Amino acid sequence: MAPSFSLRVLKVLNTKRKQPSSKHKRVSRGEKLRIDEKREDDGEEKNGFRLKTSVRSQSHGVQPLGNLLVSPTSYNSRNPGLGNLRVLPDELLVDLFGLLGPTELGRLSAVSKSLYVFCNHEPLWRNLVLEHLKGTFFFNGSWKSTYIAAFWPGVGLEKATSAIRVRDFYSDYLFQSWLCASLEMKPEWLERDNIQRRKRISVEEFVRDFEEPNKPVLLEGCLDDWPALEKWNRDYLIRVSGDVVFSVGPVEMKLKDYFQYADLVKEERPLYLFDPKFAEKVPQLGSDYHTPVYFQEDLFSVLGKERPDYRWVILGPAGSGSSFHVDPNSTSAWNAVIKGSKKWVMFPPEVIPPGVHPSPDGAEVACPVSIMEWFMNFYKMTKEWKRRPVECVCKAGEVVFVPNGWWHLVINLEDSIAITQNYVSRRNLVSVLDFLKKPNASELVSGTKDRVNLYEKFKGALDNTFPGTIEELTLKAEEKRAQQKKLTFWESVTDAKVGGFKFSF
Ligand SMILES: O=C(O)CCC(=O)C(=O)O
Repeated sequence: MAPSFSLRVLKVLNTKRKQPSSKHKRVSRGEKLRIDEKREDDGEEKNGFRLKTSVRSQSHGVQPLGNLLVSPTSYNSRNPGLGNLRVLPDELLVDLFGLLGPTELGRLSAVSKSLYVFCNHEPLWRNLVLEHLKGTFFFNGSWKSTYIAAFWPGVGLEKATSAIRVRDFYSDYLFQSWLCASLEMKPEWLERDNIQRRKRISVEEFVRDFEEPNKPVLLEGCLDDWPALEKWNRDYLIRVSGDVVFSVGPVEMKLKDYFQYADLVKEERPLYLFDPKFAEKVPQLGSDYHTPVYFQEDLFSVLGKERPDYRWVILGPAGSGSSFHVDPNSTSAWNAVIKGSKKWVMFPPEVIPPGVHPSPDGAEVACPVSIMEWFMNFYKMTKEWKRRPVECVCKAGEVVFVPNGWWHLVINLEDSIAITQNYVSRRNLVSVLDFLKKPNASELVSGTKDRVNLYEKFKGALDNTFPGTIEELTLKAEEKRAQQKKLTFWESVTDAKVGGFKFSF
């Protein structure tokens, strides 16, 4: 999808010196932005956008296309250096160059300034590192130099990280990943906090007010007795599991190597540690927390070892997170923050978030933009929507309840550690069973090897352990649906508030 800032004018100053912040002024109706080449002192506020502290300028001098409008020469050095390839969009060129190996990329980068910029695009080198080294890399601040250090250690870090700045190169696509990696969250993206918050409510209240009506809630004070809240910090986690390998996106990494990566990374979609077997790998971690009282019912446990993945430890730097999705197998979830904080945006099942495109069968969700780009391009429009999202910032010691079917996006505002569990209780059992028996279950069901038979296995095990429960809950669900239909009819013909009819002809 085309990034939206092509109409914006962002001026990149080509000065080598660090600029005093007073130089960075808004230059016209919030549409022009000047960005220093080096900013290692403090974040800069421009257009209401603020760059992260210690952000470096786009290393090859790439500027957004809008800047071409105010360039005195109107010359874009992108084009001549690409030859006949110039007609292809940048996105496609990056895909094509992604088919090359490191040597070809290196050679091609010597052909022209333009190819130099494309072939040094960091995501290309990230893919090479992940493909060739899997999780055994030692990140040194740039993916290209990480690759070079691993395969050509003789080259030396300084040479491997040196970057030529190319003048007059304009590309929204290449600029955007730098911009999204460099922006701070805007205060207005964080200020809406409309989730219901509850402290030490009873289980009955939780079920009646939130689980039964399938509404999110932020629960305070229910982790106070978790040892993890006191103990889990970087030193402790490295002590108990520094050499243990965890799932990190498409690879497996030692925890201590992941911390090294997370310390240095500045990218649009940071790798996220999300491991479903942490408690089996490090039993100590499993005994540092327990399931909060509200989520004790765990019907998938009747499946024993065959149950789908259900608990994850989540670790990530600021800016990492989860783009819009609905949780697996129609389960509900809770997410407890142990360190750091997370911004949540949630939409009810019947509202598809803007920028999100689920396939008709629900098997795939395309969210073509990164989390930061979603905030830049789509967040504002949700303010005018009738069905506003439920939002909050969840801090250490707090838990968000995510009801089944709700869309959610989460971004870590600081380096964060969390535990999440997905579960089936009597409140969502019927919906989980309906989901598991869909004709395309083999594509929809996740977290288990035997996707097709999960329905039969689960139903069988439930019938053995809790005979009659499925029938009872199915009947109740049917009654509830009928009740809702009736209500909808009466609501449509009466003015619910004054109790009068509102037929109009
Ligand atoms: O990044 C997070 O903490 C959110 C995780 C999440 O959305 C999930 O587990 O479904």
